[in-house]
Amino acid sequence: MEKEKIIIIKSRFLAEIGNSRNEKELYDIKVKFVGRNGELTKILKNLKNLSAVERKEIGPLANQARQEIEGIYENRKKELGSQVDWEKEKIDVTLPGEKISRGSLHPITLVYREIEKIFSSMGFEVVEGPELETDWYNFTALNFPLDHPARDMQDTFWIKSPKEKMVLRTHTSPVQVRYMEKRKPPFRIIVPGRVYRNEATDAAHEHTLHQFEALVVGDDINVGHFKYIAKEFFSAFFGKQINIRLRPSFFPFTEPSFEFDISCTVCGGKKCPSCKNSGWLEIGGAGMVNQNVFVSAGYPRNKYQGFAWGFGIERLAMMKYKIDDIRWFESGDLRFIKQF
Ligand code: FA5
Repeated sequence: MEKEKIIIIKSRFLAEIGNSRNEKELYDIKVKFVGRNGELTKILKNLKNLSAVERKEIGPLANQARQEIEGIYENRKKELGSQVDWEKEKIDVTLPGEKISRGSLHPITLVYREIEKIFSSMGFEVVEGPELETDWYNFTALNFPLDHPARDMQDTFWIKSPKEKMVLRTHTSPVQVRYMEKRKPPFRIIVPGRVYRNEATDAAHEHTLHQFEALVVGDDINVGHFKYIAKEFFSAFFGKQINIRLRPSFFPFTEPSFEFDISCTVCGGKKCPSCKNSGWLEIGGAGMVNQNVFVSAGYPRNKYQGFAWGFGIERLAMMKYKIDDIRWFESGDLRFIKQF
């Protein structure tokens, strides 16, 4: 009698558990059979009322059935746990997708690329140099005598170093000598790069900025070549005819030296508020390479001639995109960056 009951309990348990859909249902079924008042528990509790012979037969059967039920319960629990709840996972394909916001290039990168494109089309090589520079390349090799007041023109950040005096380069000009040490003329290069100045910032001045150097050297390069290349470049960059004006100036590494201006990109030279009614916009410094610089690079004196120029990329970007304050560039402000 008890033996048949155990067999029936087992098969009913199996049938019910097979239909369970979640852990709550599963647990209730378990309690129904092996809980404190469960059907199998009752048989186990009743063992003491059976004869010794029956107890010997039914006892192990009931205990084995209990173990089997526990085992089946655990397996089913795992099974249900790994099942996907399709109600919860339902995807509404009619919902609009989430918009992925795309980044954009920084205006300095845009200007870099434009400069490199125009100069590459004129046969120039693009060259780079280190931002942490020796005193020699940044100043001495460029004909700044030691302790000469001309060094004050480019107030800078000095770095303590055990061997040589090191400096965060103040301009891209040191790459002139670095390049010439390795190459012989004729050549034409541009050097875009980041430079540093120890200065109080304002709408027109930054401590971290970008410059762009050009250097053309050969047997008979003259100021006329400079004016032609500058005119070609600025006309291509601004997409309109640009004129160049030179004014006398001083740099230790050029002789003669000049500041150069371009005709106002807004009024074309007719005078307007953008050019402070002068018709011209200041761009940067330039000149014919000083023979002392050629000598620093290991060239013989008076064998070659060349021109060099350098100007601030931020200033150029400000003109192109009509940006009113140089401090926007390094601000990391997304409202600014996202406009490009
Ligand atoms: C120089 O740095 C020279 N190396 C340029 C040069 C190269 C002359 C080759 C001759 C031959 P200067 O210190 O004037 O020169 O700087 C050149 C340009 O860098 C400036 O016209 C300006 O556009 C930019 N610039 C310099 N300092 C700052 C600053 N603190 N913030 C923003 N732009 C600056």
